[in-house]
Amino acid sequence: MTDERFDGLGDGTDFESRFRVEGRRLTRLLGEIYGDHPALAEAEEAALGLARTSWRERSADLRDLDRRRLADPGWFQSNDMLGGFCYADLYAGGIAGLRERIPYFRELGLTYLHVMPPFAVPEGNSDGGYAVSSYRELDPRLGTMADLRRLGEALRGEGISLAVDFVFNHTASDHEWARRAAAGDPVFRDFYWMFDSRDQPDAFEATTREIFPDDHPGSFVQLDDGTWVWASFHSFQWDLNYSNPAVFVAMAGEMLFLANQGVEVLRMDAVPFIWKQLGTSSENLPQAHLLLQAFNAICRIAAPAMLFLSEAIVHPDDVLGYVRPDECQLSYNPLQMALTWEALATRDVRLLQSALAERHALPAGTAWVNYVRSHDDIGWTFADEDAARLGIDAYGHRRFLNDYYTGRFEGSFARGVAFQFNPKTGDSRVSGATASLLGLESGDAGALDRILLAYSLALSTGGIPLIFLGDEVGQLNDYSQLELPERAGDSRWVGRPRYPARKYAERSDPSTDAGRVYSRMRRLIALRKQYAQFAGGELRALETGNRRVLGYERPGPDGPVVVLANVGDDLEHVEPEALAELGGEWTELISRRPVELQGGVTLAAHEVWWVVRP
Ligand code: OTU
Repeated sequence: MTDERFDGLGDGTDFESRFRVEGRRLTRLLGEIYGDHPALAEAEEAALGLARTSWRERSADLRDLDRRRLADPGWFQSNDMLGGFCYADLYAGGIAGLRERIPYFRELGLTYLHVMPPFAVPEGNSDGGYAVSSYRELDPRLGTMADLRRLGEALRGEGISLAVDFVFNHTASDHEWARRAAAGDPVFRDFYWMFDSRDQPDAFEATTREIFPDDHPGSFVQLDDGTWVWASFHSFQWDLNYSNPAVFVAMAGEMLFLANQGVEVLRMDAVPFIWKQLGTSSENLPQAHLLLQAFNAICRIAAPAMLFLSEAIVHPDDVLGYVRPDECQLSYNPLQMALTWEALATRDVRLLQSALAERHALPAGTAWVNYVRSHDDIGWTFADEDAARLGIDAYGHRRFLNDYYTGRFEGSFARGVAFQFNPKTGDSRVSGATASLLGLESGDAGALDRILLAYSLALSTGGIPLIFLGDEVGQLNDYSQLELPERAGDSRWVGRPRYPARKYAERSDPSTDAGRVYSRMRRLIALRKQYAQFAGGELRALETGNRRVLGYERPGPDGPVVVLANVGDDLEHVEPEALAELGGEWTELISRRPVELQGGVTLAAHEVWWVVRP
């Protein structure tokens, strides 16, 4: 039993068996990715070495968490789960301030907190923290790495898991690696995609997308010395070159460092982009999956409690590709997000209903993170072919949705702002806070009901519901965010408001909008936590026969929760045929009323029913 490779690694057998099994998997994956690359063997050894040292350094507290998670691998499927996310500075003045908000997080019922990237960033525009200058230091304005560790510990003590980003597709252009590359160091030039002429950039750009066309056209930017460097997002975010195995090893080191700070969920930023290949879109390539699996294998050895959350805002088939127990256990659900907005604008649930019927199921051991909106724009990433089946022209429909949510469409309740309009493709997206997008800013009478309807879907379709903190008190767009010159050109900031102190102060006052939103949200959250049917992700779509009424069931041992939601502005009926199998007495949980379903039902405008057997 004495194998000196494991000296000081503790938990002998557990670590040993993980190391053997996952180490083999890691070696196989790296072999598949890097083939006969001359540096492959060195990279394998380095990666396994990192896993070993990282485990040796892992605190007793985190090893204890590892044991608990390994004993209960489905922990994140609980109906108790509730996520929130915020910017440390905007929400609490920094990381230490977030600790002081823990009593409120408890009040709300959070079990998961995603802190937007708090790392060291360049001066001026840092893409909201997504240009990382160092993964091991925080932005001094927000605090220190020790503060982040303390926050993680304090949250863990209250049953709240800390989530942070792993911005691993790119670094900031002032990251040490990037600075060395720019200075001509060949080792670090190979960390990025750098070319002396336009030949390669031209060839790649023939098939790649423009992500932030307002910043620069194409996928490359030119440096002062003439070099072209790959920058999918802003010119100061340089894409890492994962075809170089040394980059994988270096980033695995940064990842394990974060794991040992107490991060429980790692939000894997921009996963589609991590592998590039000439002649392709350089998005969602098979090697991107293998790389994620390889990162995951290292975590299973050295930080088994940590989960990956995939951030892929792409075609739903491609989104699904990242969701596997051995790749990303969690994934944002951008389809449900986008179609929630789509249904509220069109007053037609058919696309959303078909998504729930056909695109909701996930592999065992994985879950959606369901959100109403992120810190980014809303992108209309539904499948054109799904729309076509319903006779909807996707291009025209997206134009309609952009017009609707930027308030250009006659009679729209929305106050959103256009983002990254691309005249070449006609593509555009929408920025804004939930309440402003749903009519609270324009004074629309249906606003509060719509906000609750949107969040009721995120809270009830399965997986982890995620709240943009402040939405639960009806925060509005914050146009003053655009006053900073480095934010002026990025409309997403409108939807990233400062802590809405007045609204939070009003949250217990039922005569205010904040109080109304908050009390109703709290009720939905309490019900979710009370009824085990909301656990896991199993869902049966229920065709209501009325295109304004969404229907689904969340099965459970004591019978289902039946959900009905009316996206229309008037009373809507569901005819008896649709509910024929649902005989007997039921209770509607939100209004606490006894109801019958079998004879057909009538829902008020924007009304949501969560119905169970009494
Ligand atoms: C992510 O978003 C982050 O959420 C953004 O805040 C960052 O700016 C960006 O990465 C760069 O780090 O295009 O409009 O399919 O769509 O990663 C937002 C994934 C984005 C991309 C997504 C990206």
